[in-house]
Amino acid sequence: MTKNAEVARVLKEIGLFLEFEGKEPFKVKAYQRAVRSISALGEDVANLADRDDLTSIPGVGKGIAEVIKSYLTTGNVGVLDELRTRVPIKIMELDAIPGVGIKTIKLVYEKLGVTDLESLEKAANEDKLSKLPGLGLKTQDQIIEGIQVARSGLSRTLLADALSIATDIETQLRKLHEINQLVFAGSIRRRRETIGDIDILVEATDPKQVMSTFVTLRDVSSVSAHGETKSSVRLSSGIQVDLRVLPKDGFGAGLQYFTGNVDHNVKLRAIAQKKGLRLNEYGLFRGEDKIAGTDESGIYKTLGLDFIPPELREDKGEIEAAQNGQLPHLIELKDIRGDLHSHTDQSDGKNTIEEMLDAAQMKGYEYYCVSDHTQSLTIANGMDESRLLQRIEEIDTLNASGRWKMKILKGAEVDILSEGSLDIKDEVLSQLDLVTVSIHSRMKDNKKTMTERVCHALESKYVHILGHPTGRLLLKRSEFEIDLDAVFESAKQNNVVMELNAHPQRLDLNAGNLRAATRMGLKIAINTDAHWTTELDHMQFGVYQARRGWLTKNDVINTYPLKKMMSTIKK
Ligand code: DGT
Ligand code: CA
Ligand code: CA
Ligand code: ZN
Repeated sequence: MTKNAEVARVLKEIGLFLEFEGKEPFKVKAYQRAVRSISALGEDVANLADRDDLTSIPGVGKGIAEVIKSYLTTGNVGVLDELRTRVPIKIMELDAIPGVGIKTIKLVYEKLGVTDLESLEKAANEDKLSKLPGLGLKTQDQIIEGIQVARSGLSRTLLADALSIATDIETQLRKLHEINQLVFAGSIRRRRETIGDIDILVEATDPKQVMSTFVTLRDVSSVSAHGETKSSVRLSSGIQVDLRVLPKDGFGAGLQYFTGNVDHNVKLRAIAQKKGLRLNEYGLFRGEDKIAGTDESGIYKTLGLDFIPPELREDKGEIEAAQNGQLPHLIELKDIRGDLHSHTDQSDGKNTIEEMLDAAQMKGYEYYCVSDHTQSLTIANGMDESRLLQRIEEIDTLNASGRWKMKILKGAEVDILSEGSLDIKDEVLSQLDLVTVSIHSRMKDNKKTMTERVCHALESKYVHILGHPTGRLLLKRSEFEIDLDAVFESAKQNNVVMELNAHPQRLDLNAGNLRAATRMGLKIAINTDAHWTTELDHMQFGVYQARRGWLTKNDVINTYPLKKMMSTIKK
């Protein structure tokens, strides 16, 4: 596992304390920038430290580099200890609450002595927040809701993070020659958006050896079970990992059982019973005879079902479809031919257009759309019309240069304004190949206003895609209030494609939304919205989510060859 997340956390905490003290705004900005850079770093920050190359990271100067080195070598940072002593509050815990920032933290600390989530909750429940200057009842309610979100966030982990942790454990365990098979089960295998705990299954010649290695892995902070077939540990990152050792002739049955989900398993067991069979984690039995269980596909087959991809195993109709030979042929990563939403340093992206194009070309894409923010998003340095026109010319030149084999599409991520109008004139929009519109402001509009705003934007003759349609940030911010049925209806009328944003923290639309959209005949675009070259890798998470939404290749426009894709979005 890379040290990036841990280091980013330490720097974030220092930045928050500095902001709280309000003395050195420049330093605060530098820390914030460093946190963003390191969270998105393509390699382990520890490697950069070894090479003495930390200052090549955007935002990292000599001072922050020293902090990082100190943390990596000693696990301690002097400045942070001092800050914690000077300001005795759990600043990370409070900052993790949606709707709570440093301003509020300072206020409740100074007026009410709030130092952590517990004391904040108590103050809110005693109606003390609403009486503070500038807060009010509405904010107090939002904070109460935010505390719930923060609590649930503490207990779950984004799929992308869990997968990288699980993969690191796999790498360490695979060094043992005793291991014959190792797979991830549970919600990771089903590619849920967030993960409760990591489930790993192993088949091995020496289970004892595997278990003792597992409970002593370098990131283990505590061991809650250490047995011959099952062990559970908690890692320093806070996530729990369950490891089970299964026998070879029951590996498929165990894999099926521990992949879940529970509802899927219950229904499967009932089907077995109806056939006079018995299904459990050890196998599929007729009387005392085991008739399936070595491999997972054998279990489904013997029960008269087509093989059900793990992403569908939620008891949402997949079992019936498998009985009737009607499972969808799910989209795969290799079907993707291009990315239709990406940023560069023209707005808030971190790489130049050339760097992004080089990285996209490495993916073997046939087309790639550059779609920076537009002018009303000032914090993202959005483009006004004249900059956008320059960009259009620039892309014409880049296409003509022949340096990239793929077609570079001229795009923009245009802001939807308060009434649903767009912040770029039609005569400029008409010169773009592909226009995505998104909500980035007034996210607290009520349902009716928000729905009307979005639907109105989709009516524009020049709009092709609705970007991140619900605006949620997993474990952080709930979706905005919006009537998605009405939005889908409007999209249908106006031939607008819905974006499935592949960023691991967004992944809107969710699986149910995706099924509803395609049932209405809408098309989907799976886009990374990359702000860094390494974020182009997020495409895989979009594809996982698409599979959970039962999408086939035909539902997704960026699996189409260029000509077909362009004619599909044509107005
Ligand atoms: P999570 O960890 O909350 O993200 O979700 P899962 O699905 O990984 O849940 P977990 O780790 O509690 O259990 C892993 C799988 O084991 C679960 O998906 C199905 C199976 N399983 C666990 N408990 C039961 C049970 O009581 N009955 C049945 N049929 N299966 C179970
Ligand atoms: Ca689990
Ligand atoms: Ca588990
Ligand atoms: Zn956006």
